[in-house]
Amino acid sequence: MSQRTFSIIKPDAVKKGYAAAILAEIEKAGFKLVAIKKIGLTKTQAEGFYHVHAARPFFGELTEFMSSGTIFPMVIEKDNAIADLRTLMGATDPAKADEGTIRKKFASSIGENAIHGSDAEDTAAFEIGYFFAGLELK
Ligand code: 3AN
Repeated sequence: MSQRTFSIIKPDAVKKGYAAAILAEIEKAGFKLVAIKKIGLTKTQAEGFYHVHAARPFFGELTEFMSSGTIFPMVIEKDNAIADLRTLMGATDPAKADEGTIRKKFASSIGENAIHGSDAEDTAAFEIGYFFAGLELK
């Protein structure tokens, strides 16, 4: 059944000029682009997005990085979208990511890892709603 998930092309990938190449990988993998925007987050907005990680030791570093430059948040759709995007992204640490994955190709470190993808239905719903209004998702 068709499912929606949420993704972000992160500041490291945007700065290096990989945004279009990453989008192409996503489309090549069969995802339909439902909505996308270009935006920069404040530190507080990044903290709100990553609130589930607030207790983690890397929370400061993560939210500093995610508010350091332009990002492209997007909603994409296909059968089994949440799990399939996670597979396409590869492991959180690009050094451990499989060949052919987005993080293997475009990410440089565990902190600056090019792309975000929701990990479950409830987080996808929260994350889509954090960036997009209902009218943008028709
Ligand atoms: P994923 O993005 O693969 O779901 P999570 O949910 O464990 O990974 O972590 C969320 C984000 O936090 C990661 N995308 C990464 O940018 C950052 N992160 C995870 N682990 C570390 C770490 N040890 N040091 C710095 N940043 C990290």
